[in-house]
Amino acid sequence: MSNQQIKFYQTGTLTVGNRLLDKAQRSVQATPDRSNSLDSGHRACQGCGEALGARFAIDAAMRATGNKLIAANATGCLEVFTTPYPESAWRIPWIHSLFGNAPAVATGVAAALKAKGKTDVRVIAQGGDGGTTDIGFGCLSGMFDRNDDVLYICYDNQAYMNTGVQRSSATPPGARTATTMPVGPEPGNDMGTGKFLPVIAMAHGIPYVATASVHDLHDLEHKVTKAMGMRGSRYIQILVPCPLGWGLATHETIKAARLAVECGLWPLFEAENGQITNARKIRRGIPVTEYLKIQKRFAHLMKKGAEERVGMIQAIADENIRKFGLTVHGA
Ligand SMILES: Cc1ncc(C[n+]2csc(CCOP(=O)(O)OP(=O)(O)O)c2C)c(N)n1
Ligand code: SF4
Repeated sequence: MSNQQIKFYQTGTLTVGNRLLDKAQRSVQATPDRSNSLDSGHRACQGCGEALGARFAIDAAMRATGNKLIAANATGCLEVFTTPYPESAWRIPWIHSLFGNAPAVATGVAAALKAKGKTDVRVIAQGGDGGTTDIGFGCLSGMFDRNDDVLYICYDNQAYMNTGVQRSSATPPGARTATTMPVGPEPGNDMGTGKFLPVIAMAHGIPYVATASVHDLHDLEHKVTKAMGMRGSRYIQILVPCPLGWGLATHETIKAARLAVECGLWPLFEAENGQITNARKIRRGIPVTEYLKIQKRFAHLMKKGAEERVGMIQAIADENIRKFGLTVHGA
């Protein structure tokens, strides 16, 4: 093939739309077996965990429903990088809600399908952690309370990435964001311990809650498939590292997600009707510093004098390991 002139769309990234390339050069492999619901041509940054997580989650949901799926999408990176007007990378019926009302929009779609007797068509709502744990939280809690027949997927990259990496309530303590700078006696995010919405979802007693991570896509697919086999409100929160916001090398997305699980900061578990039914044991335990040190958002914690702050983060990991029973027996 002759050389093509490539146009770069996003300042500061090497992103290029796959659709500009000859088919033979495209990085996303299309197979007849997958729906490719989130298709080539979107504009996520290189190494984006959210794009990877969404692609596998929605493809799994499509398989589980015989391709009868509608998705509502909160404003955020996933919405912005997939639907630059007038284009769309989605190959499913997809509706953009406001930043804060994806659960309500999905609930409305599910109610309309029920009224029309189309109960074989299933509904998913999806959004980032800001849209989910902050502005959309009231709508989401209402959806859980009514047990509406929707699977909500939160792609958790631990900040408001789309608007320039501002802190969300899911941002972990100590992390640098554009609004929690690494200065002063308590550098980085000094607020709270990072809201962990899966346990709040569990408190609603909904049929299914799970956490997942993009380092284990089979586990992610399994949990989405299981959720789509159930009715009522279901919630899955996926850890999706963001190279841009985390200050991570673009080839270390999967590694970061794996280290988060191995150090105990991201427990992988499932819960049904408010009770934990399954928690993934940690096979190779590591200190939190192994996870923190590969991310520039924690660089200030790797300096002398920050030991107390690091100890605080280690205590959160240790507490997760105790609370969710993540220790391998005999380890
Ligand atoms: C009511 C309202 N407030 C603010 C915005 C601006 N806004 C759009 S996306 C976004 C951040 C999205 O963050 P998050 O939900 O964490 O998703 P991410 O981009 O990180 O995937 C903000 C603040 C908006 N669209 N609507
Ligand atoms: S800013 Fe982060 S979440 Fe958004 S497209 Fe880039 S890597 Fe993905």
